[in-house]
Amino acid sequence: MPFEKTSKIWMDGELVDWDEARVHVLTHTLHYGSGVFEGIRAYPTSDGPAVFRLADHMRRLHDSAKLLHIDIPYSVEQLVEATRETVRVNQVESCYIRPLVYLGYGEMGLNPLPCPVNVSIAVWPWGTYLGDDGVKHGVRVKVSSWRRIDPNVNPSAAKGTGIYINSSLAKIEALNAGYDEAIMLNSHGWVAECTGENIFIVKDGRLLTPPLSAGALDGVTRDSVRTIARDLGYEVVETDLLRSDLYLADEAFLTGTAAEVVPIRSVDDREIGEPGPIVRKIQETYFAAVHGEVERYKDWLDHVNG
Ligand code: PPE
Repeated sequence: MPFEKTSKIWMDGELVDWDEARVHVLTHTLHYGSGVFEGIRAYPTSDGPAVFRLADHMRRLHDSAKLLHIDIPYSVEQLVEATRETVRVNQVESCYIRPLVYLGYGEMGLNPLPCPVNVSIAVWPWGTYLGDDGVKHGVRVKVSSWRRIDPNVNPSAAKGTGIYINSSLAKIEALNAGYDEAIMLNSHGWVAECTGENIFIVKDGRLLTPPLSAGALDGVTRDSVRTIARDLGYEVVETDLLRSDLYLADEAFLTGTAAEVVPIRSVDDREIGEPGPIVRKIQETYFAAVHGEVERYKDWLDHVNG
């Protein structure tokens, strides 16, 4: 997806001009995919821009790094402050935020342990990830022929840069076949997640979502949606799902920071149809929460000005 430039990118404690935020071609992560990253959003609220669940994302960044033996030289609190500063200086009302921890210049070869650890935080305005029409009317998804990476091949709990080749292959396959997004099954054949989103279905009034042990990322949006759904009085169950459970769902949707909450209108050409009442209600509440319009979820917001 294209993006718009902003003015400054935070790199290892300095605010660098966007066009100067460069790395050397022998940067370790470019060769071996040895980095970790996050995707976060800031939204406009009545008290100015606020970042949604910022500390939770930075904790997950630290967890991802631990899984890959990377020591981030900044604490969660320092990364939270750096992010607030970066959003503030770029004077954006809403944006996508991309913290990246990468192994830098100075070492080559498969042992990453001696490499320097670099950190950058970039922000840019980003519209709907799966299209405005998708948010309103739902997206068409396809079960991929690519299996979700097995947690004993690569830790699927880590948001590791190189691990995303798996998602990209599935995404390309789905787009080439004329679908909007792919669903990946794990090596046992259970539903894991989408290429950059978690998945939920609604069956007989209950919400069902695959457990983390199925290979789903511990999505921050997934967690927010579970809380919202329970607060609205719906039962939420983590359970293994077959592809046929998707075909027979009453409603279905995917969740992610970039994508937000997006209804699914068909899976492998089995119609689910226009978004149903439960998806609509959850979507509406989620959008109100991120904009600071729901009192009980105000703790999820980190205001950048004061
Ligand atoms: N699964 C995967 C594989 C994934 O990448 C994401 C986020 C999620 C689930 C949902 O997690 P959360 O954002 O915490 O609710 N994907 C990020 C990257 C998207 C990209 O194109 O890059 C995101 O949504 O920011």
